[in-house]
Amino acid sequence: MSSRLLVIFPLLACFSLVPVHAQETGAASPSDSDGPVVAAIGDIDVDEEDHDHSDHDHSDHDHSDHADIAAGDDEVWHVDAWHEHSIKHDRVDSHAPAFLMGDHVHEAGEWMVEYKYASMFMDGNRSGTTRLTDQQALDFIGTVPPGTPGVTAYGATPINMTMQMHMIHIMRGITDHVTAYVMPMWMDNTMDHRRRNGTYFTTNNSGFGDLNFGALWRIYDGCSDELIVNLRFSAPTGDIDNVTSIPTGSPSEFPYPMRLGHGTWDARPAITYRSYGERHSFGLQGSFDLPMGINDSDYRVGNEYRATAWLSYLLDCEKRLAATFRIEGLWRSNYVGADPQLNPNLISTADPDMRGGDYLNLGYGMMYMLRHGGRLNVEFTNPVVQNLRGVQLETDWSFAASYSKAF
Ligand SMILES: [Cu+2]
Repeated sequence: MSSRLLVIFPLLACFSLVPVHAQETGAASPSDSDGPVVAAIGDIDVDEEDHDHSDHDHSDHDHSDHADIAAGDDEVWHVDAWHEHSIKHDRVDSHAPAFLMGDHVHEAGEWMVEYKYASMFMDGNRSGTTRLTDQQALDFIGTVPPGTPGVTAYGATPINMTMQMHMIHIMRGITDHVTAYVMPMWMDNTMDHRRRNGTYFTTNNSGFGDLNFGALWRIYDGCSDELIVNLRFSAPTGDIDNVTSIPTGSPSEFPYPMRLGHGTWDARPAITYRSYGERHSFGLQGSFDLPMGINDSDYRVGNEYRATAWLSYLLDCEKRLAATFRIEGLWRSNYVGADPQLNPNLISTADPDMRGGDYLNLGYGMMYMLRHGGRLNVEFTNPVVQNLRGVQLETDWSFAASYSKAF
């Protein structure tokens, strides 16, 4: 199955070149013995039908399945005893709520594949914390004083926007504490507008987004907690020069929020702390999105900083079902520079000084681990506070859902 993945994502080739540490070393410690052990369990799984060990996400070794196998096989019981009986394993909430990334690592040699869908819906404009009518948004003069030569009220305003993302997330444990990953994504942005004359138009832009990749390094692995550093980058694979003929009749570039990427390489470091109790777990994550340099359209999108805390509560004694609650602070700065193709006096979405904002978001989620080891994860978020620079569409709600499986 790894050959199939290599065909799809050549970047993964480098993952496969890294030798699996566990198979190079002797049986000096339990974790060093995992290579042959997993092989032994794999053989038994094939023979004994429904126990598919390959489904097990490393971060959640399913000991109940192991115990079933062990009932008929002393050798496997022996093997099972070597596995860590940590409170951190065997539970659905070893993954974070669906919107979060970089929250867990995998064991050396283990793969995880995840499909994630996310959407965000924005309806209506606001300036600062004040909601505006469509007419007020059209009449907004912007960041320069009224009466300045060449500055008029807008010819059109966005009235709502839907952003959708489809992502494939592939992770591979390089060692027991270092996991590499890549996240190709497809974006689909749709925006409805109203012109000053009362007519409406809709634009759509879709295509590959920026390619995110990196490595997770678990720098602390305690009995019931852990600390994971995320060294994440994004490559400028999303198009920032796509054009549409819809508003004017001749091709013109999409305004900033409709574009598919940043046009720059971004450093996106993060750090995550996880702590587990018998019935609950909690996590803290701080993350940055720091675009580097200036793109070939002469601008750089804003920096972004997120701080989030979440609580997961297990709802069943098998620890397969959990409810999550999350709170997130998000700070985003305005852009640096400006694309000369865009005229910020025509519409607010063409103004690089109307991109920043501060948000306080709440998230509500559920996660469920299926019998075969796959995991479903859903989360809704909505802002309870948003303070936007200039005039911008406000965010109403966001939704993320994913299915992941480790093998
Ligand atoms: Cu994973």
